[in-house]
Amino acid sequence: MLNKFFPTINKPIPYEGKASKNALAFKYYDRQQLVGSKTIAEHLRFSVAYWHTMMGTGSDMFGGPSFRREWHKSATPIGRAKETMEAAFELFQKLGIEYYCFHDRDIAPEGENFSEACKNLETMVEFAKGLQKETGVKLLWGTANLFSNPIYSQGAATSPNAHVMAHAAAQVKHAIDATKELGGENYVFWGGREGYETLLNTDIKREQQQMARFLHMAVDYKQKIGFTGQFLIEPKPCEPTKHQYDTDAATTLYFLKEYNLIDHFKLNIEANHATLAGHSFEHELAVASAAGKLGSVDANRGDVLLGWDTDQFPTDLYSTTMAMVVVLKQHGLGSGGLNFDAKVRRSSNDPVDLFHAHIGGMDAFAHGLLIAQKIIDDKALSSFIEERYGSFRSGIGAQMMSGKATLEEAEQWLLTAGAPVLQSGRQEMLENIVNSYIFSY
Ligand code: XUL
Ligand code: CO
Repeated sequence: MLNKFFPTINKPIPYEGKASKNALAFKYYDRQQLVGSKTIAEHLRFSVAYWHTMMGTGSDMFGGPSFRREWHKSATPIGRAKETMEAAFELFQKLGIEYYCFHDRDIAPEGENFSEACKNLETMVEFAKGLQKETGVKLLWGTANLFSNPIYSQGAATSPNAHVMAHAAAQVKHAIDATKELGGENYVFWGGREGYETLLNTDIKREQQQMARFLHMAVDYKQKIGFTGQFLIEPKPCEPTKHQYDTDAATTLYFLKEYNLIDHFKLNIEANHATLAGHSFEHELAVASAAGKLGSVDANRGDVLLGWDTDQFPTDLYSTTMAMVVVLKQHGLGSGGLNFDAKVRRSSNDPVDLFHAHIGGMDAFAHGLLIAQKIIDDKALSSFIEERYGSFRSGIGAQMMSGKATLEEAEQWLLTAGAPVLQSGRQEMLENIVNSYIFSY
C-alpha cells in the first residue's frame, strides 16, 4: 500500500457497522455486502474528483490558499504533478475508492504553450498508467478544462473567435486520447463557459450550432480512434456564465435531439447543478432516466441558503435515498458511477478532512442504497404509482393511449360516464412511508 502523504491513516478505512463511534470508519459502506444481485461497491462505483480533492487549495475570491498540501511542495510543476498523483492514488487506496476523474489540466501543468501542455499531459498519462496498474484503481472519466485559460473567457466551442474554437477542439482531441490511453470508461463534456453574459453581443442560434458541430467533431474522432467509453454531457444553468446552454437535463436532451447527437451521449447529472437550475437532484435524475439517458452522477450538494455552487459533500439521507431509487429502477448506471464532485470547506484545512468528507459521502450513499433497495423490493411506492394510473389499463384510457380514441369519441364516452371522481395523490402518506423506511435502518 502506498504510504507517504497520509501517514496518520496507516491502513485502509475499515467498515465497522452503524454502532461504531470511530470517525475514520464506515458505518454503512460494507463494500462486499450484497444488495440484490450486486455488491455495494458494484452498485455505487465511487470516484474521487481530482480537481477538488487533490488540486483544491481552499482559496476563494476573498483569500488565498488555506490548505498547505505536502504534495504541492515540489519546486517544479511536473514534480508537483507527480507528487500530487502519488498522493491521489494513496488516498484512493486508503479510502477503498476504485475510480477517479480528472480534467487534463488537473493532472498535468499547462506549461508555456499548447505543445508543452500536450507533452506534459502525455508524461502524466504514462505516470498514471503505472499507478493504475499498481493499485487497480480505474479511470471513471476524463475531461478537458475549457474554462480556466483566459482564451476561453468568451466560450470555447461557442467562442465568437474560430481560432479559439480550434484551440478547444485540439485540446479535446488530446483529452480524449488521454482518457482512452488510461482505459477511461466515459468522457465528460461540461460547458463551463458555453453560454453568454449578455444578449447585446451574442447570437444564440449560431453559438448553439457551433457547440453541436464541436460535439459532432468529437464523436467523429471517438469513432475514428475506436474509443469505446460513453460520452456524457453535464448540465448546469449558470456559473461561471450568466446563462449556460446545457441548462438542465430537459434542455440538454432537447439540444441533443435537435442536433442529431442523442445517440452518442448520455447525461452526467450533478446534484448542486440541479438545485442551481431550480430543480431537485432526484428530478434531474428522473428526467434523464425517463429518457434512457442517465449515464453518471456527480454526487455533491448545495446549501439552500446560498445561491451558488458550493459543491459540498453529500450527507442528506433523504436525497441519497431518492437518488438511489432512480438509479436502482434503471438497473444501475452502467459504465457511470458516483463521482464526488465536492470540496471540503476552506476551514477544513487538514488532509484528514479529505477522509472525513469522503467517508461521509460514501456512507450517505451506501445507507441510501440499502433503504432504496428495500423500498423497491417492498414495492412501497411503485404499487401505489401503478394503481394511480390504473384507469389507463383498459377502457377509454387504453383507447386514448393507443391512439384509437379521437376527441369526439372521448366526448361521447364522457357524456355517458359523467364527471370524474377526485382521487387523492396521498402525498403525505407516501412521505411518511419513505420516512418509515429511513427510520428503520
Ligand atoms: C463544475 C463541474 C465540473 C465538471 C467537470 O461545476 O461540475 O467540475 O464536473 O468539468
Ligand atoms: Co461536476
